[in-house]
Amino acid sequence: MTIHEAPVHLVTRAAAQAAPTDRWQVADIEALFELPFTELMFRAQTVHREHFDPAEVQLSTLLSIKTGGCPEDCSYCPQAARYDTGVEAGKLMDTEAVLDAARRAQEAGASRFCMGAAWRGPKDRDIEKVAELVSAVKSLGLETCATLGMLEDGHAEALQSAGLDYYNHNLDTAPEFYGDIVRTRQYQDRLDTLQRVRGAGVKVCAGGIVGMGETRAQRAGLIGALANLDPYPESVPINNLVQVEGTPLHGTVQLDPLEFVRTIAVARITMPTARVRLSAGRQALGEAVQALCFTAGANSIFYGDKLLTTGNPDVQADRALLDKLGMRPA
Ligand code: SAM
Ligand code: DTB
Ligand code: SF4
Repeated sequence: MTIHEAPVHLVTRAAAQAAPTDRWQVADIEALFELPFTELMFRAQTVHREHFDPAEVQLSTLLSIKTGGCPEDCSYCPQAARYDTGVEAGKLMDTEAVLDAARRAQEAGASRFCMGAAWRGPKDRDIEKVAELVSAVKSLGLETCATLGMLEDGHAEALQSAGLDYYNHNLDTAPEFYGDIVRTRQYQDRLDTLQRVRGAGVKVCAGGIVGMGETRAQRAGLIGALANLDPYPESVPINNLVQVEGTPLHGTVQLDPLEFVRTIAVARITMPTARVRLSAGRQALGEAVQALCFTAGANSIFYGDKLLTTGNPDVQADRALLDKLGMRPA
């Protein structure tokens, strides 16, 4: 269905959310979500094969280099100081400890190492320290990624000079649902940080979280916001909310796993050359749903026994799954 064929109420809603010049109108993305499952999968697989070997999956390992005590109020996050989640606040890790973790990730087969910090945003002196970590990790021959919160002028450039390949900063959800989830920073702040990253020549990793109680139209709105970035992100993590006790979103009705698969397929169709990453929440999905996600065009995972503070399938289990599916690291 093109925008011209879409029902009038969808066109009107889309017009409120996306500029006419945008590549993707939200109504068109909703129409993809509404396709018969088999048709959606076929379309996603067709796009996937035009750009990637469908047997390959890229492996990124996460490390929380500065955990907990965060001043922000993201209602999904166990690291926000204001929620009682049992996560202790820590200091920025030193270079040797980070290098140890990076070496282990590399030995286990990861190609990218992503360092996360529970900051609203880094201070100038934090950037100096993280730049050291980035060059140390880069010197091992790993791709580097960092997720440190909102960046200010000069930060992205300093990280780029240190050898940063990717910066992760998620849009999290659709613009119209965002205010229900985060109040301490605005959607525009996120777009500004992504612009700074792009401007410094660092590749963009941006995605979001589903299963936060959003509607299908809002899932389409998230995918639209990502796909209409110009250019769209090189790397798109799709997280399935990990519900942590003590966070406001604990107890949210869980998303139907097939709806998660549809979200992956729609991300693949709208961002054909991106690495679409099956991200947080894999433990709750099980092997069969993960296999469907790969079939829908996911071609990257977070690999390693831990995400930032919560669990992830262990390395042995992931190796066994990839073997079983005849897939291999990219
Ligand atoms: N503090 C920085 C920031 O938020 O910009 C960087 C780290 S933050 C933990 C990175 C991303 O992890 C968030 O934007 C969110 O999309 C994701 N995330 C955090 N908690 C999550 C959860 N419980 N389930 C799924 N994804 C989560
Ligand atoms: C992303 O999109 N997901 C990762 C990474 N980028 C930084 C983080 C997931 C965090 C899940 C909750 C936790 O382990 O604290
Ligand atoms: Fe802080 Fe990031 Fe968690 Fe938000 S997602 S509370 S900014 S660590």
